[in-house]
Amino acid sequence: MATPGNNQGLSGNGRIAILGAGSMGQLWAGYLPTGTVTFIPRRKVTPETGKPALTYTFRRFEGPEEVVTVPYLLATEAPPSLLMVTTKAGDTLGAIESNLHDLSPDTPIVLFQNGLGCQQAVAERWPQRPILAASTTEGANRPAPGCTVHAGKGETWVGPLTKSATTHLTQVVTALGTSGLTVHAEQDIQRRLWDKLIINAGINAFTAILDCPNGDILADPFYREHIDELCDEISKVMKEDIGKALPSITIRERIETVARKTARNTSSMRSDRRRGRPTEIDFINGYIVGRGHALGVDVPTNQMLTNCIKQLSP
Ligand code: KPL
Repeated sequence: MATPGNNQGLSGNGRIAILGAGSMGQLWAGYLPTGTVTFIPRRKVTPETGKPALTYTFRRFEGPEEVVTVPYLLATEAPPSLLMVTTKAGDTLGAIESNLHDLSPDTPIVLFQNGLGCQQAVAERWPQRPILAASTTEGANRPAPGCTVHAGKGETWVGPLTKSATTHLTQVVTALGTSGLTVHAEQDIQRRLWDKLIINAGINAFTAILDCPNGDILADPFYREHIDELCDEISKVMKEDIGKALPSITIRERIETVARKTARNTSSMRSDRRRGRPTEIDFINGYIVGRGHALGVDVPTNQMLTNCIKQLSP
């Protein structure tokens, strides 16, 4: 972790709690200043139950390995001033529900999920709370149990989803910025989430179906057969959904630029499939299918990819 500090901009004790100790949660915990960050445990932790901290090896971007110890939030401690939610998209609503009881109604909650759909579900469920979404291009993975690597340096945009979140935006961006990672305020976060959705919709399912690293999809006949129609569908749904469209050729270029940049990476969906875990397909191509149906846009290629993943995964 970085040097001890305090998130002065946040109200209350200035502490940040992270719900979801996967790669993304461990990445942020590894960079946030010591003493300002805790993980929310799956089960209540008291001083008597033991295991009060999560310890893992963390490799900063192109940096050395270090051992990081992040305390769990004890049931007896004061609630945090900011909640970061880094759970899988499908677990998010339930995870927040189970941890909301102690949280003050004006504590900002920042959602870091892949894809779209679960952010809207959370904002609709708790419209009075300050709910924000983050879209990040930071890359993290866990090559071995107990080891987290910051594999790709990116940027993070944070923006409000509910009305009351607007007044919290600056303090949240400042607090996340104490990590040393690049964080921007973004009023049009829906557009940023769509920009990321495009990339995930064009890479993740193909890599999971073909069981290959990101870069290998580009020369594969299955990808080459379907990518233009996929981009065409994405362009049309995006236009109807947020009133802003990208031409399908631009969508394809963006997908392929990221696939080349992350050529040796295993996508999150391929990794989920390999580990026998539920994938985020419902929030990626499945989200585009749902919006397409609601908005009257034909989406057979997104539907085909969604069906393939559902047949392959639990
Ligand atoms: O975000 C990703 C993911 O794996 O979910 C990409 C951009 C495809 C990088 O692997």
